[in-house]
Amino acid sequence: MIKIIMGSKSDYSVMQEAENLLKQFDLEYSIEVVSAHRTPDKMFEFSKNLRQEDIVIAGAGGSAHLPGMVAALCSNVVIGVPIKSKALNGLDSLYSIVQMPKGISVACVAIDNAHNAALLAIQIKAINDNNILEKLKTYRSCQTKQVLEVKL
Ligand code: RP5
Repeated sequence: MIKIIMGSKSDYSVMQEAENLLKQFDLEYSIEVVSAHRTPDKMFEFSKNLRQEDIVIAGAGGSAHLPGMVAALCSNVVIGVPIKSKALNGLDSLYSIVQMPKGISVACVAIDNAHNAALLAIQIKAINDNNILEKLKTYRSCQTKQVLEVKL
């Protein structure tokens, strides 16, 4: 299953884009708020209860330690979404997630790009699932067609 988590309800408007794409692909997912600093015990429980095939998409802003902490607590694929913060426009979130030190791996997409986080999770799922792969091909050919149809 693809498991979407985020540090705060305020991240939902961004993380909803991941949810929307998973719905479009008809994939099973869960979505909830798990905060590394406000609900550390919940983060621990969440990480320990993952199944190995689960893929985590974790959105966080500011010091944004949620994706890295979850990655440290499990051996699943974790994709971080840096949320655009008020103070530093998301650069803090981006650097925090992308600058994970050697030894624990966290994928990181662009600031607020939850859509691409879902796309990456879908591509990982497609490695072993031809049905998902076909949907991915359709998704790509649709966006190619849309661009080619643009008349300026
Ligand atoms: C982080 O702090 C969250 O991921 C959110 O992006 C940021 C601000 O949270 P709120 O103050 O809006 O709850 O933990």
